Amino acid sequence: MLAMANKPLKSAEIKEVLGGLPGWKLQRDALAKTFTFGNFREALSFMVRAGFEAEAMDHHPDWTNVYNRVSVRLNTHDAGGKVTAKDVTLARKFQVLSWVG
Ligand code: H2B
Repeated sequence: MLAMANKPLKSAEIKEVLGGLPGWKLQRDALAKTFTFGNFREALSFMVRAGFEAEAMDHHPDWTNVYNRVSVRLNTHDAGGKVTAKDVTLARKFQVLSWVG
């Protein structure tokens, strides 16, 4: 992994990035969003697709699922639990995969 990828982003950088990530917030040192799907099956299929993207990056979300909702928190353990460029990349991938905005 490039050293840069594990460098915590500055809060101004995070704010700028959030402008292009609808529904995402900076919450307790993580990029966070709750996706609300039509039902459990949809939520689960999103988790499978998103989970494979995450696994391919070796970068894993903290997330929970309750019925049709998937709540995601992204930060980088290797950067002391701060938000890095890897989290931004994964959030963008999740946006591309999501069909509920
Ligand atoms: N996921 C997240 N979210 N942050 C990390 O720093 C991280 C990870 N590191 N998944 C990876 C795995 C690391 O533990 C392995 C050894 O590459």
